[in-house]
Amino acid sequence: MSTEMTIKQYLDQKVELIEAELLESIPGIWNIPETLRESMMYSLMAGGKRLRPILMLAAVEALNGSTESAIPVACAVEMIHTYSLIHDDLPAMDDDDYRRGKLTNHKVYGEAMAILSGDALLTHAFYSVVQAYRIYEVPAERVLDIVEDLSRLAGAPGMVGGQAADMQGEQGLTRLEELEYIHTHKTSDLIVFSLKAGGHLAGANPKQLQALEKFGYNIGLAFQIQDDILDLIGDEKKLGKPVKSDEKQQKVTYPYFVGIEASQAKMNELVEQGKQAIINAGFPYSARLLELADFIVQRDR
Ligand code: GRG
Repeated sequence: MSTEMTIKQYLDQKVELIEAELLESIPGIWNIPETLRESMMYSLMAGGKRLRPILMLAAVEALNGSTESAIPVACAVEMIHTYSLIHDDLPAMDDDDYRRGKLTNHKVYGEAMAILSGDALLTHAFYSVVQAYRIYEVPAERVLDIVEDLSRLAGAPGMVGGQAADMQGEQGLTRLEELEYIHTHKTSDLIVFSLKAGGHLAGANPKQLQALEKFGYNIGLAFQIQDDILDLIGDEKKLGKPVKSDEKQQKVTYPYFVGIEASQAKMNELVEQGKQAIINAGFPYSARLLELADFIVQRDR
């Protein structure tokens, strides 16, 4: 029998590691208003897939770097992801009552506290990145590269910009390019950050960093297309019939523009090209990273 871990075992092991670290990521000795701390931890520990930190750790492993010293940055990306979900669920944005099967943050703690816990998670992410230098002595220039990438890819030219374009586009997108812009920034930029941060931490060369970026954009878009497909299949199950493109409830997604089959073909092409970029850039231990790309398009949640 093979002693290699399956992808499922690999993911479970990483989720366990990341969740143990997230539990300790906001210093207990800090004097924080109890409800704010609770609200931050409620969403941080609400059971996400932890995909972004896992991708970061896999990028570090692909370069034989130290995963231990990557932990503060892996926690940071999950904090940013969590803040974005808390804010996205607010009445002023998507107005959702449930996420991951649990009440959304504002439903439990109220809107004001949900806004503040999102703000606090965003800010604390930068504190966490710096701990890679303070605790694990990751060279300061690498940490600076990470802070620069995070500010850009999570900020106005990145995830926040993607969200803004999405809100503005709600009146009706007419072109696939507009949808791709939204997906690229709203979804892929944080995935690209995760992979590049793994590269910076492990001392990737410029060619490897470029490959991680290409891989990230490709699997990020593939991830979002799969999300759109899962959403559509979910809607069809609820309705008990296929959703037609002229029906009112039809969301403007990738399958809306090109259909499910062409969406699946596009997704597979993106993943193959992304994997090829990694293979061409010569990563010594890239097997898991490549496997994660396949997992992303095969996942069912
Ligand atoms: C409010 C600034 C701001 C940004 C919000 C993340 C986001 C941007 C919106 C959430 C809605 C959405 C469908 C975004 C696309 C990215 C995406 C699929 C997020 C969900 O990520 P998963 O599947 O979530 O990794 P889990 O629950 O596993 O952590």
